Amino acid sequence: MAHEDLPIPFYSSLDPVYGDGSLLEEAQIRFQTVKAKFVELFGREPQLYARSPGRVNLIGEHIDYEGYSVLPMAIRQDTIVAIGKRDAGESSKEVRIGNVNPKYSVCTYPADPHQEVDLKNHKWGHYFICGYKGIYDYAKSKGTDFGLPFGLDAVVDGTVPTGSGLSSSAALVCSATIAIMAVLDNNFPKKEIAQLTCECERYIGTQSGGMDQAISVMAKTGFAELIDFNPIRATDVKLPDGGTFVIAHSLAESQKAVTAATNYNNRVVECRLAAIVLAIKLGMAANDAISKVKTLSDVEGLCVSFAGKHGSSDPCFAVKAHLKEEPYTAEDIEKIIGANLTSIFANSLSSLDVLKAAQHFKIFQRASHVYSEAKRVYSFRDVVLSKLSDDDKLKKLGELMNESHSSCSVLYECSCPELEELVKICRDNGALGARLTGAGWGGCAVALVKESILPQFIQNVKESFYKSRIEKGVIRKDDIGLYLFASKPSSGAAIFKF
Ligand code: NG1
Repeated sequence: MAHEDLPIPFYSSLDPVYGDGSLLEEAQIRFQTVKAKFVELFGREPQLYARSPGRVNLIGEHIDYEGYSVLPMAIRQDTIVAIGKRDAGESSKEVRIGNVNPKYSVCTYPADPHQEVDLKNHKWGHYFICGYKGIYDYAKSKGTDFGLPFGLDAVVDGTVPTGSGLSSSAALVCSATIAIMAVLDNNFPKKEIAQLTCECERYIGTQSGGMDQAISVMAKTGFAELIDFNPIRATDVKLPDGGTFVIAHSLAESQKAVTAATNYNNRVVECRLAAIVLAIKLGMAANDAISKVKTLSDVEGLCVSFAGKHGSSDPCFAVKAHLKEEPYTAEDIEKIIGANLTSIFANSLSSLDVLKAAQHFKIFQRASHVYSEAKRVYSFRDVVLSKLSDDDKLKKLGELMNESHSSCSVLYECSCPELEELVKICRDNGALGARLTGAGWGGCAVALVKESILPQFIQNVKESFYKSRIEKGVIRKDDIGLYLFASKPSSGAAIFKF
């Protein structure tokens, strides 16, 4: 059976996921703490636990929501959810969610899968409710209800740094969804969980693409994964020996949900507009373009056949020929497509928020990024599969990562000064390549570093980037390991019942 068709693994001990070394010891302490918190808050023991990891994206940024394949790997940092169903009666009408971290106070919600997620009043517990609603939506799509609605108690412990581009949000949504699924005595195929968690995380207000949930659910120890969408599929990618990926936090927090209207969702809207304009310029009737074209991958075929007539196979050729580099105003675009922008996005409140906030639309730049980045993902995979020596492979992978960063920074404008400084420091200290990872606008960079220079590299980055920030009190010296660490491809989601 294909990996993505398998259910989430169910274990009665921690070692299949956490191994037998210091990670296992750390995990044992975390699970005991989660259980103790559950008992303290709710006066009984949890029924079971689910865990789901964060991820680092190696290449393929801001293209998952355009339908293009991406290449992430899971990291060891994860979110654990302890869960128990509440007894029948009055108390079964609530969902209570506690956290081991005192920074996150207990959130209580009605046990109502139809409730709206209150986007104006952002709370950490909302991510759990996304999972609650997601399981209900899934049940409905299968013509059942799994006995929902019912009350739940849960306690969460997360080690994926938040706002870091390492997908703490998907780790929480996936672990919550899987915990709810398991406490209902269900277990679905991984690809269906990946799809349902991608959809239900959108209740938080970002028009998320699906990469984070897919890798969190489907990751395998020792492999990065090439993730394809429509349908979701994961193909193992064994990275060359002799290189390590180092993750370094820029210490600028990326507040994806809060800044969605000007950053993340803005880019989703710009890509849709770019796709519609390209479709029309390439001969599609405006009405068809508006109703049928959702993503840049939908018009790639038209772009490629246009390029083919001019001796190229690159969709960017059509972008250069048909879009202007200067930003478009809403009126410019409305003139081309013959419709109001608000009518195109009438069904999406979060897109209407984007339109309200936007001054202009840089559709040339966004389309150029998406098509070129999509190509780099396959180049990355091809280099890995090639007959080159490991050293040459690593060098080429580093170059592709550098190109990806420059495209994110210049064309997609999702970097920030702290990330630029950090990426430069990584390269100046011998990284073969370095780039922002995840949504950007803060969060982490990922650098490809030869194992032979790893200790010196870490030391130098500490000195050049973190030392002054420690002195200014931005972070504590003892916490540096949370912000700068080497990472190996780790395993995906799991359920535990002891
Ligand atoms: P982060 O912010 O790193 O979790 C987000 C999206 C991804 C993808 C990347 C950019 C969510 C949950 N995740 O990742 O789907 O689009 O940005 O490549 O919104």
